[in-house]
Amino acid sequence: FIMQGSPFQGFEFEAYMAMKAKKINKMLDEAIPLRHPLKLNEAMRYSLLAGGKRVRPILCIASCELVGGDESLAMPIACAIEMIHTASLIHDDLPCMDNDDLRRGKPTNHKVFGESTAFLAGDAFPSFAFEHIACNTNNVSPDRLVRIFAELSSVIGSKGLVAGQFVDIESEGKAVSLKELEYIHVHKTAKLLEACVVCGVIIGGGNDNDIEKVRIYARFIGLLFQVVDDILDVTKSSVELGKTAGKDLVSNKATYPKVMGIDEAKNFAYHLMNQVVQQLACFDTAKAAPLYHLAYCIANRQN
Ligand code: GRG
Repeated sequence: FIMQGSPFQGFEFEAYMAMKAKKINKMLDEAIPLRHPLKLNEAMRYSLLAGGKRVRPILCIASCELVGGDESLAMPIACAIEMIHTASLIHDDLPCMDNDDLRRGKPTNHKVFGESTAFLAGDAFPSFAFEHIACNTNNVSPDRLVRIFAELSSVIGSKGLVAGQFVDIESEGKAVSLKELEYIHVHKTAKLLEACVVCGVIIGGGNDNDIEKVRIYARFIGLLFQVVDDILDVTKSSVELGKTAGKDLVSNKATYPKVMGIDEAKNFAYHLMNQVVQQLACFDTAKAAPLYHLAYCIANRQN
């Protein structure tokens, strides 16, 4: 995707990301002290502070700023969302799920603390996240807070993350249609991204039209994230293995290139990026720049 001629050109995106991530990391560090029971809190801190990109909390803060809200207003929600994301990663890595040994370049939670502790650390995060928002948000109308709680809770459970993970696991080894594939990605990835921007706009004081625009934006970047991931899996493994068949073709998981072919998958990614630009067109260009660049980064990443 070429940036030339884009109204969002010239924005110092890397500096913006680094500055926001630093503040988020500090707030996350302070949010979970090493209290009793020590091992449980150590396990929670281990995964929470393991150095993720912080895309979700930054999306939340950028959306709050998009509609004129201050960063500090969105910070508790941004941190809460990163806690929920972390919980889903801990559970996803467990032996009964993906059974992974490494996450964010470090041994997975259950490898370090044992399976039962990892389970419980993951269990503790979502409720802690809601408590964190409730106890750290001041001077916001109850109406807006209730909308945020409704939005966030609905994307976690059996209508969101859990549903996506369930269908993904059930579909392993089976032929998966494009519709089913989209269901999995929308629920596992896009819905939480959607909650980030919607909650950011609500806390920032945005109106229903703003909420609708960012909601659609997030659906597109969620799908974009997954399509690009799948394309990279094919191209990366082609280079690594020195042959045309990629990793996804030997694993039994559904991917976009497998379902629609690599060229069509690339066209789809291009179409999604165009849709993103359209959703941001009605906002102030300077304020929308971080959201544009986040999408651009997702579309252009190389690993
Ligand atoms: C306990 C809330 C909860 C849910 C349980 C296990 C499960 C249900 C859901 C799994 C969902 C899952 C693993 C989705 C994948 C999401 C995804 C795209 C992860 C990678 O995100 P990045 O690249 O990672 O932002 P970093 O490490 O940078 O944060």
